[in-house]
Amino acid sequence: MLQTVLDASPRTDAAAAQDVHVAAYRFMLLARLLDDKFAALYRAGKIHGGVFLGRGQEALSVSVGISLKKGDVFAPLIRDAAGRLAFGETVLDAVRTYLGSSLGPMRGRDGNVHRGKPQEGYLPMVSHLGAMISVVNGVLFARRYKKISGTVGAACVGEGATSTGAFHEALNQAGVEKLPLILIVANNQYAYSTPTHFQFACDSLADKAAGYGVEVQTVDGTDLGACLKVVGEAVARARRGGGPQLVVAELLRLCGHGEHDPNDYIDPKLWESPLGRDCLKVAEEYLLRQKWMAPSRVAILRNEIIREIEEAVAQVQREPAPDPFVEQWHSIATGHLNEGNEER
Ligand SMILES: Cc1ncc(C[n+]2csc(CCOP(=O)(O)OP(=O)(O)O)c2C)c(N)n1
Repeated sequence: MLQTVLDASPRTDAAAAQDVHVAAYRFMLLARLLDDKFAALYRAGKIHGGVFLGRGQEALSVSVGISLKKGDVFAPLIRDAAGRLAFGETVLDAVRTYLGSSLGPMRGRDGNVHRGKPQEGYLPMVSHLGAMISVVNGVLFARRYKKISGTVGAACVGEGATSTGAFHEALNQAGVEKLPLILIVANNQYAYSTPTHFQFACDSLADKAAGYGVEVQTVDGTDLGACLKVVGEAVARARRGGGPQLVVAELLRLCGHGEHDPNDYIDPKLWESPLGRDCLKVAEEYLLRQKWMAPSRVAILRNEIIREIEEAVAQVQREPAPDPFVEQWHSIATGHLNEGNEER
């Protein structure tokens, strides 16, 4: 969260921008190395169910998580490890969910990307295909009715989701009600194996905003600086009462849909195009050029992160799985509302 980063270092605008960039890069690197670890555990047969990664989408994702504040709402999707971490998720909670530990936020009942802490505005995903936008709208409505002001909600989707009814209904509702929604579309060129020319017939996905009276910006999703600026400004406009904001980012998914998918359908020309740039490498080269970090510091950071991830995995592998005979099978977020249940 941006506020947390800036509160730690109240400095000039330029220095603050540097702090945010460096903090964002750290979350991106953490997300990438954590994703790599999940991929390795999946291949070793240590993870049940799928593993879904965000390689190539970290710059966009982190910009969302870091631009939000405590009290805001965030509905990340399967490619948002960086945004989740920047919003405050711990490595331990991510590992616990993937490895099914009963000490995790979902108590080992829900796996992989289906994790969150609704009480903290961090929503566990229902589906990747647009379903979460209305859920964010719902939380924003609830806040309006409770007269809570100053908070916003961000939902992330892919370009495939923009063809679903859920996307259009939710965007229309946000436009009519002027909800402080920031809707992030990561056009990573493929919805599973479906390329964009089979997905939409408009020139740009940004064209969809006009039909709903929603403000829209486009951004190069491979460029961390551009993503921080465009997403940060969209969040600020929504917070000032400017109504819903759509952000469409162009990038390429640098991995399969999940680790089970060899992604051999991706047009080889795309890898060589500007869309195929690795945003992590771009962000790192920028940091080094600006001399915001020395190469030796980047190497140390990488080793520190690897150690943190390895320690979390070693710890979680010793933790218990849920016990079906003692587990209470009520909803995790609202279990305390059940009659006779003191648990929170
Ligand atoms: C209603 C529904 N239909 C199909 C799926 C299976 N599915 C999950 S993700 C996905 C593709 C999503 O593509 P996109 O929205 O572009 O996001 P990306 O995976 O590229 O990030 C599909 C078909 C689903 N989860 N829910």
